[in-house]
Amino acid sequence: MALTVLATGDIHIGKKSSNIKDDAVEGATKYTWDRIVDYVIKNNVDVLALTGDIVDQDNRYFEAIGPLQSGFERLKQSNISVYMVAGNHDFEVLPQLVDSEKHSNIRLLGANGTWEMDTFSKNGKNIQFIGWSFPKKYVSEDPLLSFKISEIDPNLTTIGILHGDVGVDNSNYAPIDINNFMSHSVQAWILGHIHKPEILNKSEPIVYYPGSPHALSAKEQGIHGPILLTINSQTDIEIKQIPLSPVRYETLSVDITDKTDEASVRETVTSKLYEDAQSKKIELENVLFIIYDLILIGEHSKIKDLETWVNPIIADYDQEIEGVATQISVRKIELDVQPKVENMEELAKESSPAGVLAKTIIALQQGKTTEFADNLLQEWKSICNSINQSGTYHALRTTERFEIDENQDSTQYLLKECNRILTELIGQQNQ
Ligand SMILES: [Mn+2]
Repeated sequence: MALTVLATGDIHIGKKSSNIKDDAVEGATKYTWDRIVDYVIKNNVDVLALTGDIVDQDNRYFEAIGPLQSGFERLKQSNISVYMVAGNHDFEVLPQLVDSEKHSNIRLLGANGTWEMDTFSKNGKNIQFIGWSFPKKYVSEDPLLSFKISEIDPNLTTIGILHGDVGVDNSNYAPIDINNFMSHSVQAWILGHIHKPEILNKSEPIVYYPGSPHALSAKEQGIHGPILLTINSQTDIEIKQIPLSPVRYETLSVDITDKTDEASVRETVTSKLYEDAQSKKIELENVLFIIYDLILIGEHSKIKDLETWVNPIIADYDQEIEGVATQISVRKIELDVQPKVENMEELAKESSPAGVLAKTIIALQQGKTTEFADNLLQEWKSICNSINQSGTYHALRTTERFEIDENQDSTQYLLKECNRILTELIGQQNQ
């Protein structure tokens, strides 16, 4: 039988998902830690590999010790081994929480920024686990440059576990050059730090960010969960994502063209939300909360009314999908609606405010610009400059600057605002 490894990182025990009810215990990441332990035991997985940032911070020691220790204890009872490395969030607290005398099945690899290997053996099969742990909060050198393990047996499967920032040269969180993975006899590198699941290299070696197993905010959209590695042989490793996150974030665009009254807008929005969630039903078995960012698109003549009609959805809407225990809710609504104008070209010829806006909308859509838009951009830039030079923000200046991206974001933003204001203007004229 092939050996199996469940791998995950960035659980951040001590944190909770945003935008769900305060009293929902399933929103806390320790809930997902328990789910991970349950999954491993129930499915007879051989090894649990943890890639760092398991605990959110040093100050979460008391919150993390209970769930972690009881999870380790249950894994020990089921004869399951755990290999882990520490990340930038738990470099200090994780070693304290791993009591290797109490739990002989738990192994923290590479304490204090060294490389370390341990061989896992079962039923005559072996996996060499290698790892490096954060020694301090900030690390600005690539840990792979100090890679040194002389005793690796090239005939055995080797799995590397590591926390760091691949492809970000100037990162303070262990910048890693992807090419440095290639030069060692390691078949799979399983990484932590980035919360979005991502395959960086499919094979020889596999390089994989499993992502956070519990989606924490709307920045972490789509399916989240650990990955299961089935090691058939050194050159045949299968990987499958296990969707264990109880929370899922999504974005949905709904076209409200021709929905002119409150009732039809409400009906369209709720039925589209339900339809979208329903279409993902097969993936929602373990999801208790699906939380949407809603974008209204299309043409409409009453943008102000539209806002009033849909805004209560954020506080009040809470619908269960039939057949699964998933609740649908909305976190945020964005209006990306175009004004309903009979003839934009005609309107653009007018020198009225509506005419100037129409002219600018047409130009921006064609990748061009107008004097009006140029002036706005100019003003925007000079405000950004004075913010960057202001003493108030001095402390931030070393890490971040307020920049505007002249090509993409700013144009899209201007276009959206022109549409919004024009719709409002026309709405007023029609009243
Ligand atoms: Mn991290």
